[in-house]
Amino acid sequence: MSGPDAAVLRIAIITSSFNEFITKRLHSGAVEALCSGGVNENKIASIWVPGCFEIPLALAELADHGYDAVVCLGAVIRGETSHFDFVAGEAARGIAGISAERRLPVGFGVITAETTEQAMERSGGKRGNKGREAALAALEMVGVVAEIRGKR
Ligand code: INI
Repeated sequence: MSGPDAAVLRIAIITSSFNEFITKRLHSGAVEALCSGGVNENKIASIWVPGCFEIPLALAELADHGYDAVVCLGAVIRGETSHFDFVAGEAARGIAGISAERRLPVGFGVITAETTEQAMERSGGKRGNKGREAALAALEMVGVVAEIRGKR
């Protein structure tokens, strides 16, 4: 991260408990990435919500609490239900909208997968860990936003 010192940052991680066997892996990946990036572990707050649909509300609440960035994590697995499309779509739309409206750096680590196997691959398997990637993106955006604001 360029710009602000990572050790002073306050970061929140919102994680969906639905498909917890996957989301715990995303959460670990995010915490590890933040700590390797210089964030102090005791400045990371972890908030758990029931499902991805509930992430936007928690994010909107956190936007008022002085966090420098938030990492949003969840796993939506298609399975047999069309519920998938509503949950995944609303989570993505809600998160993107709040991030832009509140000018808050947010890492998007909500996996959408056809199968459990695909979700495993993306949460620390052969396709990496999307929690880690989302955390790194959030940290990078803290630097980008600071740079833009510094240039004003
Ligand atoms: N929530 C998820 O996080 N992932 C899913 O795959 C999922 N599916 O498939 O249903 C899911 N549903 C729960 C939803 O997010 C809400 O918690 C629920 O509808 C209560 O509001």
